[in-house]
Amino acid sequence: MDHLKSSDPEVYASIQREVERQNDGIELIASENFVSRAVLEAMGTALTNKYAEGLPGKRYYGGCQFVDEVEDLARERARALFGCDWVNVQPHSGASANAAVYLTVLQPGDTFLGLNLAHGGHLTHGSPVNFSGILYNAEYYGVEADGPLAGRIDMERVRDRALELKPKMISIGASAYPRDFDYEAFRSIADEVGAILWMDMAHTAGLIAAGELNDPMRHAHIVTTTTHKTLRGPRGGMILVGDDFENPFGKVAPKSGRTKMMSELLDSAVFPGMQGGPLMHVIAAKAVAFGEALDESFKDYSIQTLQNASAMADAFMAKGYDLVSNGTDNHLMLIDLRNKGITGKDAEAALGMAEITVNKNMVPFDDKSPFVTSGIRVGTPAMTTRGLEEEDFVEVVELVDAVITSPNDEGVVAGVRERVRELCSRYPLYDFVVP
Ligand code: DSN
Repeated sequence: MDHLKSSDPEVYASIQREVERQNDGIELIASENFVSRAVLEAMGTALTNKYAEGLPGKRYYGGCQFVDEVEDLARERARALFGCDWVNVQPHSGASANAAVYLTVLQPGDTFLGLNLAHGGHLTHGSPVNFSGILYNAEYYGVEADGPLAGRIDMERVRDRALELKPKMISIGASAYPRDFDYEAFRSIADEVGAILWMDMAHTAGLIAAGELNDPMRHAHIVTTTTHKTLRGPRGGMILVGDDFENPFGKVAPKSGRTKMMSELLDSAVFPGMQGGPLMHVIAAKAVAFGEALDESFKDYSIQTLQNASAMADAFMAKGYDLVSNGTDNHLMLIDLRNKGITGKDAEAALGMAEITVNKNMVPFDDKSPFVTSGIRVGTPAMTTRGLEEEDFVEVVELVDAVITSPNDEGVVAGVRERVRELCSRYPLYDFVVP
């Protein structure tokens, strides 16, 4: 980064401080990961200069022959990774991908059914402050408060809600749900009420690609994802179409009168519906990340991510922590801190002082606001990329517990910070910080 260092030392210094923060701290934010040098290099290229509105072979600009190659590679690899026939790799983010789904499936005011944000759902699944809740009639299903399914989705209740509301679309997917989904049951409910089934697999895409969680591609009509979480690519989004869904609405192409395919509708919803020019440097980085995920080593990584999460959940529970649903099936856990006498906000701040990064998170049936919260969410994807295994995560739980037990004891926090640094030095991350 010699050019940046001499031409803009201020931005350079901030970037270096952030790289140092990533190198020296324990990253437990469940939606974050560390990309490879190859992914970073692909993003930092002259492909950022290129306008390429349209699709490979059908662009609105000249000079697209090489970015076409890159986008074709990204599409081929994504199709191979998820075993699907069609994909659009252009959404700038998961939220953009999701917006294209709404634009394709619903008219403003239409009813859809999604997982309540306060129970682990996502902002773009109908939150009243998001376009999805502002433009459409969002209704929710949630998790159980108690009983054998406490903290989990009861599919009978989802069916009852769907029969009562007759939604035009049912969404699955979450940002803080520690259990896997029963896609078959969701599809059967969607078929019963004539709804489109959409899965947002942003959190678990990498684990699904590796074959370690249930596969939504065989049941959902539309699947969206981000590319940066468990999938370990650059920040971005993507839309995929499942096995059997090409012609849902009978919308026709204006000139030919031919019924449009679902894939055509989604392509037009991304561009020109939602976006202008795609970010070709990011699409190149997506292609690189998908190539990495097709390698056998990615399966090993995904298995280790799950084993680490399971070990971490057991270690927390052994120390008396209350985990929503009593554990995890995936890469994350949601910890209800009410029995520990600390809010999510204070826990996040105290852990931050010890260079352990988590995010405060509401727990189902929370009595505190989203700015305070009763819980924290933690996950294993990022630190598993650094090479940590089960026993290391048990050590991480000890460090987290020491801080949460004595958040105001500067000596304890300083001692943990030292152990965090030592642990991180055993598992180096990026070696390109130039002081
Ligand atoms: N904001 C992301 C998360 O942290 O889960 C979801 O998009």
